[in-house]
Amino acid sequence: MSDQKQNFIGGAWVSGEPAENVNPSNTADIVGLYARANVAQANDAIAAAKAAFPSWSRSGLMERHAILRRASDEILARKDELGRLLSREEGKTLVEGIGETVRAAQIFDFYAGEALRLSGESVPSVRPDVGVEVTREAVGVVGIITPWNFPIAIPAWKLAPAICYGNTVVFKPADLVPGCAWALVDILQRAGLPGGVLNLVMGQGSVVGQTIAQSRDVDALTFTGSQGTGAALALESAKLMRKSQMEMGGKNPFVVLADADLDVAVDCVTQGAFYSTGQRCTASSRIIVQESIHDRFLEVLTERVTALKVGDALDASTHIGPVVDESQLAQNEDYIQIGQAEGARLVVGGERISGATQGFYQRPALFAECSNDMRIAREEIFGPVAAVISVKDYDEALAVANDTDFGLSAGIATSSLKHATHFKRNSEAGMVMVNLPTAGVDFHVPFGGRKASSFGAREQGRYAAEFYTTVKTAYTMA
Ligand code: UN1
Repeated sequence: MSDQKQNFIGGAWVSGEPAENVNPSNTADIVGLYARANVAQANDAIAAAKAAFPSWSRSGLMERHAILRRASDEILARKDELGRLLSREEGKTLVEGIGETVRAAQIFDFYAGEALRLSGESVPSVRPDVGVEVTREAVGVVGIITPWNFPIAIPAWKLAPAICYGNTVVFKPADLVPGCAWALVDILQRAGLPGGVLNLVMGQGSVVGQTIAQSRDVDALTFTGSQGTGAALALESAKLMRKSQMEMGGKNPFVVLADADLDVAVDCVTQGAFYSTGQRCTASSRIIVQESIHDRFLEVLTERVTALKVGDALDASTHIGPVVDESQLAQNEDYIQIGQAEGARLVVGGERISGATQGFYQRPALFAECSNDMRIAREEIFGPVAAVISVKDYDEALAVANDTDFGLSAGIATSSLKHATHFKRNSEAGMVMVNLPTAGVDFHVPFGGRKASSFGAREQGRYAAEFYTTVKTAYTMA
């Protein structure tokens, strides 16, 4: 296949079995052919990363800075084109696709700066005449496995710190969205990364992902994706005594108190639950509403949800793009049935609809009269489906918000400083939002959750150093 986008191993482009990258807004539109790597190629990529590590881990800081800077500049200069590619392969709207691309550029910019801010500590020993230095060193070969829902931002927030801190990388993007990943690797290699520092192996989790996960030559493994896969990868890593970082699902609560500004609350829920087609681990899927404003809130929210325009991601008037593929759409439909069978009331939406083109379109679904023990309130659906739960007061709202296996993000709409402060302190989530949606986070501060949502060190910002470096304590007798 002459026009296939190839894998990148040891500084060379390498062909493989071509797989179609399909546009979920229009299945007749093939974004491109992308080479799927096999086991031997994945092993070659790991070996190339291992061979490149001694030299890259000692590379000059200005070299790392300049490469990350150039990557940031190019991503920003091409934001419209890359954002369009993103929306075409993943299905989020063009505004969201371009926004995510800008965020990727900002992440590279941030770590370009961090490369120049590496620091350690020099402390006196408890023994006379002995000095102690505490420094951070690169970990080694980092395996990076990314999901389909953020095709450029999540690769950026794993690749940029890995490179910044002197690691070499074997990178497997989600099989559904290799386009942005390929573009990022192309940008980074032209920005001057030496061969072997960054290796791209596209393809299936069961082939490429498994090879990376089981390799003793991969010194650290970072993954974002489903809870089941993350738990399995963490176990695999523990067997090898290898560092691992898993970002998994969420069942994020958004509390609406009677004292909330109604417009703010409805905005937060509409954006948090349904934008990006609800396909975010930070999506609000449990809407916990104080009973005294429940009916009014539901009425206004229903109007808003009904008015959302579902359609082609590239159409400027679209609010909600398609679901990513047929199997995800079928799973969402299953949950609509499960919710109804459990006795929840489907207020609006949930049905598959046809557009001008053949795509995976579903109307955003709003359930009311839910209880927190229903499956639709406990399991991550990863689609445009939200469950409204009525509660008596703030105390019950907090208890219901925390009654979940997950703990990624939690939000509250309130005008009470007392309740906002109490919620920030007592929410059992890694990220708490007051009068803001549960989804949509900054790029320069830590990202991560608790309980079944996350395992290992935080991602993003300066906290990323915890995962991408290892600490050395060196003693010197004067
Ligand atoms: C966001 O909400 O801004 O997979 C980011 C996800 C998360 C990223 C969410 N890791 O949805």
